[in-house]
Amino acid sequence: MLRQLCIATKNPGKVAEFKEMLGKLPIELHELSEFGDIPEPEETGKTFSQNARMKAQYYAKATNMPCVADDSGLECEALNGAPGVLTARYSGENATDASNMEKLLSDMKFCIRRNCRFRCVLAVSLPEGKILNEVDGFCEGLLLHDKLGDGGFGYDPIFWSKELHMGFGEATQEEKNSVSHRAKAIRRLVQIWKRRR
Ligand code: ITT
Repeated sequence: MLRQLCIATKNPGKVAEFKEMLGKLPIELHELSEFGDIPEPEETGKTFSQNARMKAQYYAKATNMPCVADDSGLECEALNGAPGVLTARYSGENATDASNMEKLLSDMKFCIRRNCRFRCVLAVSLPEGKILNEVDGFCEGLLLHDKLGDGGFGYDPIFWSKELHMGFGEATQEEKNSVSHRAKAIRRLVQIWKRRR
């Protein structure tokens, strides 16, 4: 198992979930904030996998430390998988969680088919660019018509989890981590690490 790992994301919501799930392992965890102001790379990949690998390699080089990066998003069945890889920028250049949710609710306003899923791809890279692991995870849900609760981050307030039978915005961190796309991907990663130890 790696001795040191940097959680290579600028999203504080993701950082909190990683720390919660990796915190008990014998790995020294680091965050990007410890390494000064590293500019964000442009996410030009056409798939979650391409973006996750690119971010892991980019940040591992910049921090000179093994890095785990996450590319994730929401896929709506009725929108043929959109917003998908564009989830973070769905409402444009200066998108915020609020403007993204507003656009998605508006695009889905008259839509009865509300099936959607969160997807997450994690990639682990060494500083020289070697990808050690890639895993994915997803969780199925329904897109709500309005915000429900204000827990979590990103699109959580408009996602209703089929596994939890509640909105992610109402769930505790522990409840979300029992079923979420990121939690499933992290558990896969930990399983692989433990098998190879
Ligand atoms: P990094 O690239 O620095 O990791 P980011 O937020 O830009 O941060 P992405 O490019 O992977 O990350 O975009 C992910 C988008 O999907 C973003 O809009 C998130 O809010 C949303 N998202 C991902 N996981 C989520 C979750 O568990 N709950 C709610 N929204 C989530």
